[in-house]
Amino acid sequence: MAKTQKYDESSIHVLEGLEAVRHRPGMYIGSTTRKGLNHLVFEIVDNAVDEHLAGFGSHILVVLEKDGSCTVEDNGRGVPVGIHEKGMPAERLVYTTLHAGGKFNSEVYKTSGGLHGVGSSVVNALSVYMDVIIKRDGAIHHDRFERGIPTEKLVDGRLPVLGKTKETGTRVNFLPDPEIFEVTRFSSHEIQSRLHETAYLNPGLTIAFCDKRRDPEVSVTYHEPEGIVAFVKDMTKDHEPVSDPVCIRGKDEGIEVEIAFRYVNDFSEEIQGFCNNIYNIDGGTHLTGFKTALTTVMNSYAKTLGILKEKDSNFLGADIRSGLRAIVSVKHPDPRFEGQTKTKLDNPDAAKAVAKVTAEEIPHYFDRNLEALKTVLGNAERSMRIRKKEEKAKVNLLTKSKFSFDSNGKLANCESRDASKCEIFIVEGDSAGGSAKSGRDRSFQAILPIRGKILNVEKASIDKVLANAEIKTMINSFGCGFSEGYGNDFDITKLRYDKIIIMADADVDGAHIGTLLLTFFYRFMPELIREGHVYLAMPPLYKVMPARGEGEYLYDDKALEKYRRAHRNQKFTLQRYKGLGEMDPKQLWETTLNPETRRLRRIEIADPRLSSDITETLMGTDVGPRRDFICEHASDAELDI
Ligand code: 2B7
Repeated sequence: MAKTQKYDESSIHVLEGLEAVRHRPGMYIGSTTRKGLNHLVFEIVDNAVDEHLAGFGSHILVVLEKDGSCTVEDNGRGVPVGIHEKGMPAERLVYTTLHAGGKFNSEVYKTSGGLHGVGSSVVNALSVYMDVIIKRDGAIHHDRFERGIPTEKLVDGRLPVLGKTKETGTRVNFLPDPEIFEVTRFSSHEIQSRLHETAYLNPGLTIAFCDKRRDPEVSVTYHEPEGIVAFVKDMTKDHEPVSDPVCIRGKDEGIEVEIAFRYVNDFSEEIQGFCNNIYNIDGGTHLTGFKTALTTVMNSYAKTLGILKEKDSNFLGADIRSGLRAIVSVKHPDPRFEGQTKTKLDNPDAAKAVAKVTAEEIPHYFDRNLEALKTVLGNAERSMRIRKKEEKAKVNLLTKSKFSFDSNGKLANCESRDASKCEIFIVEGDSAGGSAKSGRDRSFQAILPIRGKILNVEKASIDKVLANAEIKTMINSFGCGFSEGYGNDFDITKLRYDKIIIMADADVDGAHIGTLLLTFFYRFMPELIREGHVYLAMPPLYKVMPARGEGEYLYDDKALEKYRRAHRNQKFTLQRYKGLGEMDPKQLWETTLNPETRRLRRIEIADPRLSSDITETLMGTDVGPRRDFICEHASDAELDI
């Protein structure tokens, strides 16, 4: 939009802009699922963070209100309210135009990422209403929008003033539009985790969060003066550390680099990359730069110390990163991202800057901490030995059992070989497995009974995982191989079933088995979940039989309540299913197998870090939180009926 346009014309453009956002919300916020919904909060919070980065404001408050709206407040300068283009307060421009960002952002105004200042207008367009209160110039100013359109009356072209104040800041309250979003309940877990992350990355910031939808309400304050060092401490809190958290910093060609890392006593690695405070789910050049330089530095230490002889081949990067937990954060004046989803940093100079800082600074630490250095290299050595053993184990597994489709003879396969139509049910227990085999439609439904609890892959070494009969049978049945730390034999095009359906009892044990299976898929076949092939079967909890009329299956307590209300004066018998084993083949078909009547939940990974946390939490020893988590996330999943 040209700066010189008249008010009338520009307001038409405003409407067109907002229209475009409402027409194709996915283009602006990624999706209209819960993820997109939560994104609205992040967009607004990011503006408050930007104001902090510009040097103004130290506190941000985020409230999930009882009525489903969200309030965000900061104590920055307050969005400017002066008259901008003919009669339009600057604030209106910020909330109604898609390109307001550039006009307000001076050169030094760093952007924390996201939509570069257009976020507020996108959130506004997708909200039933948005109320804005700005404390600035001694007054409290008010504005209001409905589905993006201003509804507050201007007074002489200015925002109405509600009162006087000496404070400054911005407060926004918005209600996401149910016409746009598939779900309208914010996920406090995801929002809290992101706010905490923001606090780690901005040590001068205090972020208060309050969920008023809960009774009693939940309040948390995030303030992390230690910055990303505290982030790494938090990442390693449930592990046995083998080194102290280390923080290194530097700058190269205008790119600021800050890295915190620590080693723990296990073989996995976790490195999270951030650019301008935004998490890059798919990593990118900053991580590549770090990994490359770390590998070089550590191999040269290994040679110097004689841990590797001159003739030995170098450690692989993965060996050196075994046990590593790290945060790599860069501030880049002109970040570029790869691909559609914009989640992978693409600037080659970021790789160069991070590599330079890593190569220069890491020796400063290890030169003075030889014990830590030796432990880390010892870990790398152990990891190399295990890697070689695993490579062998894998070759054995793949060559020995590639052609034995079902190594245990337990799989009751279906007749069709058209993968797009086939389904496989993984059924807990032999008796339920038996009913499922008799009740299914064998033309396209396969049944794989598994006994008891499968191995917890979170804790087991890979050769143990691959030796496990249940797991071997699954890998063989699915037909698509698996991927793990050092290699990737996974090929989704070879998948034999469109739907992999976990069928377990609706009790704590069943939930546990479900989680163990999901952990296995998540670690070894994550694409299965990402591509939406994994489901949970939802068997009914009850069957009600009225004195007259037809019986009915009820799938949850809500349904039972509703039934009770609707049949208040009638007699009926209530049968509670304790387990799948109680159903005969016909009942199992009617309730859980028949695509026409059954209920399935598709499993989704929202943010790999969240799901990784979840699996770790679920696998802990504390049963209470484990069950809470399963329930919460079960209701997060999308219903596929
Ligand atoms: C590009 C737009 C989005 N903006 C400003 C100034 C301060 C400011 C904001 C904000 C979220 C919810 C409470 C600049 C920037 C607009 O221009 S946005 N504070 N806080 C915010 O949105 N919080 C600003 C220069 C001088 N004075 C104020």
